[in-house]
Amino acid sequence: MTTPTLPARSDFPQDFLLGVATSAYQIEGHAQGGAGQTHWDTFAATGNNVTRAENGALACDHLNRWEDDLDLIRDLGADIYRFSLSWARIMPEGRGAVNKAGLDFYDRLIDGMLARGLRPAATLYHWELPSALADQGGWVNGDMPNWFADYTDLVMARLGDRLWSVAPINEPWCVSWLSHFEGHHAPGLRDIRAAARAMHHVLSSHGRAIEVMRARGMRNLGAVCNFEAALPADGSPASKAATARYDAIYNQFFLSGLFHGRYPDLVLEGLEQHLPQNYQDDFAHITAPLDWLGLNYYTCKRLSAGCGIWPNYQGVEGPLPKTQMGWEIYPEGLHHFLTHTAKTYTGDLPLYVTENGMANDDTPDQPDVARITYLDAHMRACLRAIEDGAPLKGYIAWSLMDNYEWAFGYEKRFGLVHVDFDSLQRQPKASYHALAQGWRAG
Ligand code: IFM
Repeated sequence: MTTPTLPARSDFPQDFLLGVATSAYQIEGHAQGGAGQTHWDTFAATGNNVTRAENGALACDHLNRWEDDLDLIRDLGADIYRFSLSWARIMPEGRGAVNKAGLDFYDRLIDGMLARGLRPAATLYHWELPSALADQGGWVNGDMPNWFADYTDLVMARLGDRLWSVAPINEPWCVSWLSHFEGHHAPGLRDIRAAARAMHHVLSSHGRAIEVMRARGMRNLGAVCNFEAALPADGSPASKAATARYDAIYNQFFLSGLFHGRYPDLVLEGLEQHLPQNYQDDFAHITAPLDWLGLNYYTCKRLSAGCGIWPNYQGVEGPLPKTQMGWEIYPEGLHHFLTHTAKTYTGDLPLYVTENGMANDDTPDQPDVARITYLDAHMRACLRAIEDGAPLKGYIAWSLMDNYEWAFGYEKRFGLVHVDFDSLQRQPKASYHALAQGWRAG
């Protein structure tokens, strides 16, 4: 495999921003610093949910090594550091008492970013729900938007003055559908009613958080959704119909709620009976105006008809080269979502790629050429989307360093920096150096 030369900063428009992303539970070491227990701790402690039952108790020990990690981001030549705050670190029970050490940690972390010339791009929720809220049904509970609004207000009173951007919730599809219908993520439910309610409450919580932050005069507020190119496994009408349903649930439901104030008919046909009564009333805050939209993109999915019960689809293995996750590499999908989203939902609203990257079975002594090739193809898809008129303003790679990949534990490596999970030593990979060459210049 020959190593491509990655697009450089100078290949993008002048004001284009580059960055890397992580999330709290995946890197911090959640058993430290007074954080409360989360539903990921108990999900991981339940057999067969997570590879080797691994959890985020120590992870990359970023809580104690954050200064070195920020140095790595600065030396990469990044403009943005997209990170997340753990609700359970800040409010161990989700409501009420505050863990001062938690807020102090984020305070120092944000000052550390600013001192290094990095723009802090915060996410308020990247999946570590406090167990005390999970006990009350978590995202299925209609009080979640109020609890989330209170948490948002508390955080912003302390930190809001120094954040470059904020998105309330990372990847609503994962928080709701993947976790409450497919059962792959905490809380591991497989229940259509729970999924419908979680999908709606996630959006309602997003909207309430935006309102809270606007009331504080905050700017540069957005949303981050994930997308997967939905492709029929074959030319049959049944596969095409299955693909349309998958696409509506995954790629259209959340954007339609946020930007059109309604849910797609193809989703309502299965979920409307399970949504909360008068759910339409909540569109008044769900559609609160945003300053940008973030798109997380990794792969495509091939679909055919499934078990016959709505939504009646199943994934089928595809022919393209795959990452360590078994995900097909399909950069055309990123071009599609950037151009299609602008045309259908967001118009001139600035778009950011807020996550993109690949898991690879890296060892510290082998250059990760596969990752460089993946990043190259996807950054070139971004350049084509810009040429085709998409208002794309930045690209953020996932992830700064190898970390806790949820149900896959520490086995899947997404990092630009290798982490030895015994010594916790960091070692930049070839992809880090390849990006730095183009990002640091001019
Ligand atoms: O690691 C995750 C991240 O937490 C959310 N987006 C997808 C990544 C890779 O699976």
